[in-house]
Amino acid sequence: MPRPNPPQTPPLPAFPALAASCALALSLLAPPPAHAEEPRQTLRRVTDGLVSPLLLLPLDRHQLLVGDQIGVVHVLDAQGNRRPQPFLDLRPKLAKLNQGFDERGLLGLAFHPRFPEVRRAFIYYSAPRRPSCPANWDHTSHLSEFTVTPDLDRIDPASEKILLQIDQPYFNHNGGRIAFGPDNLLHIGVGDGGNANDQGFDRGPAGNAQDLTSLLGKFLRIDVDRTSDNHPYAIPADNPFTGRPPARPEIFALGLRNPWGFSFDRSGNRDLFAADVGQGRYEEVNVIRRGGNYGWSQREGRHAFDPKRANQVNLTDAPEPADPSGLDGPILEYPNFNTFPKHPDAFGISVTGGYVYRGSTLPHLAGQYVFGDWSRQFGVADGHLLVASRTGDQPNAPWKPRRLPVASHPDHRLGMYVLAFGEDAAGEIHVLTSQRGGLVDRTGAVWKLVPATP
Ligand SMILES: [Ca+2]
Repeated sequence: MPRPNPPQTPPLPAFPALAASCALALSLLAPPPAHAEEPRQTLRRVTDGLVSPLLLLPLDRHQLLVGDQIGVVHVLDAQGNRRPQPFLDLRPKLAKLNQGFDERGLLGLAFHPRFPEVRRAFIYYSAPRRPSCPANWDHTSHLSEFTVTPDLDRIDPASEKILLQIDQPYFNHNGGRIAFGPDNLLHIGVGDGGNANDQGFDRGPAGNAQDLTSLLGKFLRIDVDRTSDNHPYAIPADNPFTGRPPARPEIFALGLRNPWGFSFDRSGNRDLFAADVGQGRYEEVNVIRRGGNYGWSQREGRHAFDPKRANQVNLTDAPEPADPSGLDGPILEYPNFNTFPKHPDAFGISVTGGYVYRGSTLPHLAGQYVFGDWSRQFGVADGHLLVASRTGDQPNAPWKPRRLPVASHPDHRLGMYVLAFGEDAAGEIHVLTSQRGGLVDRTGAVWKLVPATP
């Protein structure tokens, strides 16, 4: 599954068994959080038997699509029954995936804003290296368009039209979520190319995320309803680097490490909320604005980033001062559990982006950002659900994250990796999980966040 820090290609930051068990012991001894709330919601299982579900979106008012990282998109009916024939089987087009941990695969799916009248589906996935990709790089990301059949029954794999290819030096930090914004333009979250510290393989000293000639470590925005001389898409006239070569005009915002899960608020200001997975010290969520620079790898969260102490354990848990740079700070951050194991707000090691809740069955969550953390340790299924609310009325007031209690899983321990979130047609939130850290077994499940019945 996708995202974490641990598998950096230079030596895996050894997770000595001793350190892991100490951290586990600490976590078991820790008192329940002082701000514990009575669970007013619970997780209801919708389906299971998947490998690594990463995508969930409505096909129509009653049916859901669930995308599995291994390359298959399934249709679920209103009862959660999976249709025998998949909506799409993309497996022959994917790069060969690792059975253990992998961040590649089927990563993004979005329908045209006028679907189903316009039967165009857009997909982001990890393909084998294209011929022009350096031979020592890992793979090539494809943003492709496909046609949905007239009965809306499936996507024809033979209908593929490649819109954009991005060569990837490493297997990790691919981002890959895609979504149309309220401007009807396609937004693409792209990771920094992988490895650690945004360094390695042909990167300049500032890394990819700060390099305007690279699409890596960016949010991109393109217009798929028009074409241009050079591309099967057009560049929106108000993209921040339009007409400013050598900057790539697709860039919408920069300074991202691995945007893992982003969504547009379906109400309010229609803001783009994007989780950005930190390396070793701080996990963060950003509201992405046109032309914004979200700091990586100069900053991690609100703090100066120093590669020399990137994964250093903080033995005192002393708060680190925020760095008053001119870069765009996150709306929230929390410390990484590996590095700050005693910190009460160290919810995990890898943030998973979610949604501002705009459904109707959980009115107490209205306007709050529901998200999660993948796990508290690499190799242990210990993910958490989180929720954040704005701390004031000012537009730039920070948001405060806390654990989201669910009656189905007391003590906040899900015993699962929190892979991703999805929203149905009514705005109700679904949680996508697995119990294995890799692409083995069929422990992947989809859960719906529903009211707890007393
Ligand atoms: Ca940042």
